Amino acid sequence: MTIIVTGGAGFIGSNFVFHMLNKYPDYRIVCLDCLTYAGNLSTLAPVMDNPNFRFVKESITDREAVYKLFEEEHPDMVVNFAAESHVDRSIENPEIFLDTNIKGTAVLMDACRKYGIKRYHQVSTDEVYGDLPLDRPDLFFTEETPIHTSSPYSSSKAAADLLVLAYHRTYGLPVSISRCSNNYGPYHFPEKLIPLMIANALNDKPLPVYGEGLNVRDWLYVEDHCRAIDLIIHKGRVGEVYNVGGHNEMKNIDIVKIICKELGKPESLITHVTDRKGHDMRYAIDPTKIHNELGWLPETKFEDGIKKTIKWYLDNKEWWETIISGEYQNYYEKMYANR
Ligand code: NAD
Ligand code: TDX
Repeated sequence: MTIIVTGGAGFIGSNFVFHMLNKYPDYRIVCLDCLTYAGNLSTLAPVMDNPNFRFVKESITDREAVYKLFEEEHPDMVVNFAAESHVDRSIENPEIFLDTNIKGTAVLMDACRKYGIKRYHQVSTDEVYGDLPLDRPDLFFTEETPIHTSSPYSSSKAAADLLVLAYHRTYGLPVSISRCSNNYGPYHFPEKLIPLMIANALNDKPLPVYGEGLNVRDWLYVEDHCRAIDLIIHKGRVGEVYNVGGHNEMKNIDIVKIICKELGKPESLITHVTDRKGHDMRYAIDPTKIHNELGWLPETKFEDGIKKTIKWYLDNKEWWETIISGEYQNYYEKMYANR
């Protein structure tokens, strides 16, 4: 079995590469990643010498490079994690999101059509459903919830999902889609809420909470997401969408307070800053379908996952300090200076 994993130098993709190489010692895993600001080759250092692993630095939008890789590797499956993934960046500059997230997906699927594939899996997000009101805790996203996006990021992911379903119907491409809630865990890029707050708190810097911090996200430990994708590509039905989430809804402000408590830092570091434009209020996944069909359940409780994650950031300071001392500083200053 040869699997092309795109975006494998990023947060979830790298965790998935480790998961697959550990669990399936006879699989060949080929990581295709062009190493944007969010891709980090040092993350993959532990597997670089594994004879079952290959890293290829190319973009999923480069048709020639993608076709060449298919000719070399004859993949059985493609799992597409590669994307521009940060909502705030999409608000500043949507264009690259359209290119990578939509065109890149089409190029990968064209290669699958041309060379043949057992499964093309699209890693999507709960953000394609838009948001839910805070005063309706009885409402959840199911696979039937209409697509109703808020940001350029989520719109680009929704467009990609629609293309994936269209390639299935029109060309019979054997596809599947997972729509997961917010992930957290090791190798999470420090622009995102949890690692940003950990890094800032450790440096005694302000903790910038957007608005009141009452927005709700449904947090899932990254390894649980990787197990869900593993199940879907092996046992999930072709042409289907599976929601992935662990019923772990939390307000942003509460997450930041937990991080302060775990690190022994004062809550006075918390600074309320201008809200995100178009900020989604609440995400909440109904994971009944993946549970009933594939037996998936989350294994890591948030109390344990956040402790493990904080410990990982304490033990791997070099990884994130290298990132935040580089180009990231310009981004941070631009994003947060006058907020
Ligand atoms: P990330 O930003 O950490 O990593 C993205 C990776 O894709 C990077 O390694 C980057 O170099 C690579 N990449 C970007 N453009 C590329 C291109 N044109 N060609 C090849 N590689 C390219 O993202 P993440 O948080 O790991 O998210 C991975 C996927 O999961 C994304 O598709 C995202 O939409 C989806 N997702 C993320 C979450 C979450 O909470 N992080 C939740 C649900 C779904
Ligand atoms: O500095 C911050 N302050 C703050 O209050 C940042 C970076 C975020 N926030 C808030 C915004 C959100 O309500 O925290 C919440 C989480 O923000 P992000 O970490 O940026 O994640 P989110 O916008 O929810 O999107 C994430 O989950 C779904 C991923 O980045 C997406 O790729 C995924 O699809």
